[in-house]
Amino acid sequence: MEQKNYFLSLLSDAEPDAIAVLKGSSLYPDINGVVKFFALPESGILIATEISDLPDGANEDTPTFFAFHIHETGNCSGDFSATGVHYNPDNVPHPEHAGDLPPLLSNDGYVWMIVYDSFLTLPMILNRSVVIHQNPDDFTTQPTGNSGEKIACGVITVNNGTPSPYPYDDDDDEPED
Ligand SMILES: [Cu+2]
Ligand SMILES: [Zn+2]
Repeated sequence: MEQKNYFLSLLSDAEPDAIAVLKGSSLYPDINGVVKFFALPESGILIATEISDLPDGANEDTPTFFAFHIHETGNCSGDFSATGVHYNPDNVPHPEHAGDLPPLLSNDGYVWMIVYDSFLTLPMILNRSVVIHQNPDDFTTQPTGNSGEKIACGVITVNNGTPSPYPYDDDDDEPED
């Protein structure tokens, strides 16, 4: 019985070991959210995701899927192209990349998802990036799943216990008040 509650109790008791605070691209600046990574004692990671203000899909009355990956490089500057390709240490096809994650299910822009991944470890993912794309992942097209533009990005960093919701300063082009 206890076993069945193991992950949920871990989530309620523990602080995440790593965290990625997401920011939207210039086209979708309202997207915000956080991805928390809980390293498991033996191996593997729990990935807990909460995101808001994703764009509407084709039909705004139904849920919308968005491709969701860990990308090679932890650089969310500009249009997020510096994040590179899906994290793929074993040089295998999509969607067998270590960085391939289940697509997000957006409900009127809101996502809540927890995933168990037995393959990833903390050292593998630190200083890489989490990326959300404009399209669903088709799990077929190489090497990207035809997932389209990168609409949100966050660098995976060690959780220092005081994550700021807005660590980015993108005000370079805005006048000072
Ligand atoms: Cu991606
Ligand atoms: Zn992939």
